[in-house]
Amino acid sequence: MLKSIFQLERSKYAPKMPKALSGSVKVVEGGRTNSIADQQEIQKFFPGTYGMPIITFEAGSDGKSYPGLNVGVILSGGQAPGGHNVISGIFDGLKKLNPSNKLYGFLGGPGGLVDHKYIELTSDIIDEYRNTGGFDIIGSGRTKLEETAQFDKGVEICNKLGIRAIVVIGGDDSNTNACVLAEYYLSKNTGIQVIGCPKTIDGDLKNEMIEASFGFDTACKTYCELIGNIMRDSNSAKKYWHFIKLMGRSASHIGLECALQSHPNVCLISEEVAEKKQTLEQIVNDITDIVVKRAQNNETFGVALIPEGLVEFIPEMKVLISELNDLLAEGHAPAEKFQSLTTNTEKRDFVIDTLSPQSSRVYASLPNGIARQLTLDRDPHGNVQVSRIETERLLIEMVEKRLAELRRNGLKINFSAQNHFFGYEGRCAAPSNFDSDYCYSLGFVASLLIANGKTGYLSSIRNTTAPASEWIPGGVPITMMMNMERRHGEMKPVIQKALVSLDGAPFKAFAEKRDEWAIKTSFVYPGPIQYWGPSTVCDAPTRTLILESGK
Ligand code: FBP
Repeated sequence: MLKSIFQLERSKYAPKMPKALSGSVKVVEGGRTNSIADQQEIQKFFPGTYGMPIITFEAGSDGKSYPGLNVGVILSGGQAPGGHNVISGIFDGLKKLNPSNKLYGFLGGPGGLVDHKYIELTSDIIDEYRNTGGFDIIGSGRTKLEETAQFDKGVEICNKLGIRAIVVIGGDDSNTNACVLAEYYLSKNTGIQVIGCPKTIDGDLKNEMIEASFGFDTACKTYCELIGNIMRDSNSAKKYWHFIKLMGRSASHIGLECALQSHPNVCLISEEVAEKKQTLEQIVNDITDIVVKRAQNNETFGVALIPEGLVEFIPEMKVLISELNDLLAEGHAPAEKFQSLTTNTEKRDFVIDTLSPQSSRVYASLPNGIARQLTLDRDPHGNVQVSRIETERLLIEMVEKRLAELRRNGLKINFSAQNHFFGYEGRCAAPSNFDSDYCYSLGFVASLLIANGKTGYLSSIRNTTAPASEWIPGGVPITMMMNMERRHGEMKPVIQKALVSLDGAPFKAFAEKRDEWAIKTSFVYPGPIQYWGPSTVCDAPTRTLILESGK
């Protein structure tokens, strides 16, 4: 594989590790645990893995020797910087325990386990991928492991390869499924353990025991660099407003972190929009007010950050989307009538006439392009693909419309906007020091959990705002993070998704400053991720993590 000079130098980086993991390790077990809610129901679903203790690994020796074992690893879902280091951490951890241990990688995500597609990960392969971004070492996928037939196919291949444990590197849904798999394998006495590692750039797999999902740090830092560059351009040219949509699916953690680092003029937080039941019109009017006030100060430029999932959090849009899903459901008479219409105007008029009065008003207020998009892009389940909706363009067009009204009333104002979407730019970036270190330790800990016979645990590293040497390694029972939620019409036990909390320190810090940032240009330019240089720059955790830890 041809490598850049950067890659060659970066491959030499030795991830910093918790002191507790540097030599022999002993296992310390806490008391019995409970799920965060719905204890009785969750216990019923997980009789074997419910209530297990929190594990901490401390320096010391328990005098155990570890017989050889084989492990399989799976990358699940969207890419996140650091995945390769989780795998190298598992590999090194296993080899340290017993050099005869083997690591297999299932190819293309969870589907690889079911379809028996795998490779053995040797040191030659692992060395090629240390400290690199991407998931290309074995590939990822979004196949869900939910059916017992899939689990049984997994047993077949594990038995064939002598695999005693599977590590699932994934987000909240993948780790929920990992726990179901762990419970199933335990109940069937397969002897196969399942361990999870918390991954997702979205930052929404976190709780008291899991301080961060890996990849959030690097992805945010990558977006922050780009946002800072755009801010500087905007402040230099003084002629454009930049509307930037940021990935993150439902949660607005990425937008919030980027706002805390760069101080934009506008940053919408979907969770707040839902909580305050804001309408699209209110959001547009608020942004327009800021545009006008800044223009009155001769600042005809600015930067607005828009979370990817916004439209689903605007209550009236949510209702509209659900009505459109019903209206256009395949095989239904209205959908057939809609498809038979030939012009966009006819289609738009038909939708306006058929929706409820409230949704009809909202739909009629949308620019043509977006209105059409809402009736076009549907996923295989017949739902609008909200992440494909160009919310940043929608807001630009609606602000322009509002300004045109104000101009008719005598306001003189220039407004010229550019739109951007940052997502894929950050998902495979070379992991920051934080993610390189954090991921390597998560993987190393996964190997220790396996060697100590644990199943149904998520690898955990705590105290992450302290230097890496002081991090606390351990394992958390996955059932502890669960509650019951309605999924596809049924109540299911799932890991609770962490959306932005309006009572949390990061949101409060943002809310305290945002009015000032709106009007007065207060841009901060975070610059690119630094891999060599002062620790204050290279090892800094996210603002979110610092504020959440109370520092
Ligand atoms: P995961 O939750 O699987 O880590 O995915 C995160 C994410 O990047 C979201 O932010 C985004 O909405 C989605 O994946 C995009 O998915 P895809 O890669 O299928 O386009």
